[in-house]
Amino acid sequence: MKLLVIGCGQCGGRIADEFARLGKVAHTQRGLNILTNVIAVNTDVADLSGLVNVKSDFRHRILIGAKKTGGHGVGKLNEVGADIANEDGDKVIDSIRGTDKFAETDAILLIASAAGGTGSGAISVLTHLIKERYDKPVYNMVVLPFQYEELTEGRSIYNVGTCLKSTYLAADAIFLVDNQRFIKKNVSLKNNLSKINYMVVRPFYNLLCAGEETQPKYIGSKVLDAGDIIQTLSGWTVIGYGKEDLSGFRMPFSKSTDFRDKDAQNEQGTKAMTEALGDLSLKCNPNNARRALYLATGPHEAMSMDVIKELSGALKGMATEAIIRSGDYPRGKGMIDITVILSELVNSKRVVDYFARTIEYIANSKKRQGGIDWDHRGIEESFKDIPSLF
Ligand SMILES: Nc1nc2c(ncn2[C@@H]2O[C@H](COP(=O)(O)OP(=O)(O)OP(=O)(O)O)[C@@H](O)[C@H]2O)c(=O)[nH]1
Ligand SMILES: [Mg+2]
Repeated sequence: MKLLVIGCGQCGGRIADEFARLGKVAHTQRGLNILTNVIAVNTDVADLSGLVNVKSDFRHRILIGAKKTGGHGVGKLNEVGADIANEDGDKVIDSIRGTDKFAETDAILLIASAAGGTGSGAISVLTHLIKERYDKPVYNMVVLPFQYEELTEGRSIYNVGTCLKSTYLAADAIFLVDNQRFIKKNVSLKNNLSKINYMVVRPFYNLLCAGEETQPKYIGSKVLDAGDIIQTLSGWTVIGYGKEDLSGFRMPFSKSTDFRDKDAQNEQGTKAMTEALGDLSLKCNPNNARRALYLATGPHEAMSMDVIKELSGALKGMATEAIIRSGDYPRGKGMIDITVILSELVNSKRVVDYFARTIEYIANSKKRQGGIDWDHRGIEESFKDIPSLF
């Protein structure tokens, strides 16, 4: 599958940068193209300058709202980010139009943090603009803030609430990523952020590569291609990744008739699946997913139909309400890894929580201004009161 990636704001730009790095790795190590273009959009010159892998010309690093912000960001006001994206959105469209192999693009992915200003405001506006012009699926990846950020800044909750509502209205699917899930103690935040970005993007590597392979030896018995992924992605979505070491096992598995080897092979696969489901980008209940997919990647010898059957069973056991798509990708050695996607989540405690707290935030601000009896309004009625950013 080939993506066109657009990072909005600092967080989005950096994750897009990580995608660009991964694209280079796919090209040099596997001879595959998994990206047709990577673009970063920001109101902040310094953030754009700090990127490494996104091409450095003005078509790939797009400064918007320079007149309004002087190139220094929007200071967490996401409605200003949204306005600027509306005014300068043409620059992004021009850049998309200039993409050499745009026709080969299977889908467009826009990325931003929800709690900031520029990316949080711009992502839904740009998604809307792009969807008006092109007939390709447009996905969003929205990064949720660390706990400490929520505790110290009421405004960040409002940004998250309005960003989530707007992306839900604009995009075909939204990958939710919770920064807090990735935090490891004793590592400085900056190091953590690049580590987090690496971990956020890594599950996409094999997922994007699998359908682009042309050499028979790397083509699985069940290929997971762009069509399967597009069919799976809808609404709120999470992604997870797990891997298990195969060194120490006798290879090739398939030639061994020892029942212990057969068992070990299935067990490593199921362990990787359990890890992937335990390591989702946002904690959620798999039973809430209406669609799911997984891709198992590992040495040819380890990819038997038995393993695939076992894995499908394991996922079906967790995501009982989901239509499941799957594939195997015979590539690499020494480990089996699993990427899993849960999509069309019908309920997410975290998202509902953000909406409730945003409504509270709006109610409190309005209360201070006097007027409506906010204490006696239901959640449905109040949901309408969360402003949309486009
Ligand atoms: N995972 C991850 N999160 C980040 C990164 N940089 C910032 N964040 C998170 O993003 C939020 C802040 O948003 P930014 O992306 O910095 O804001 P912006 O879109 O540049 O908007 P303004 O700076 O307000 O104009 C916070 O929740 C940060 O924790 C990053 O590189 N990776
Ligand atoms: Mg910024």
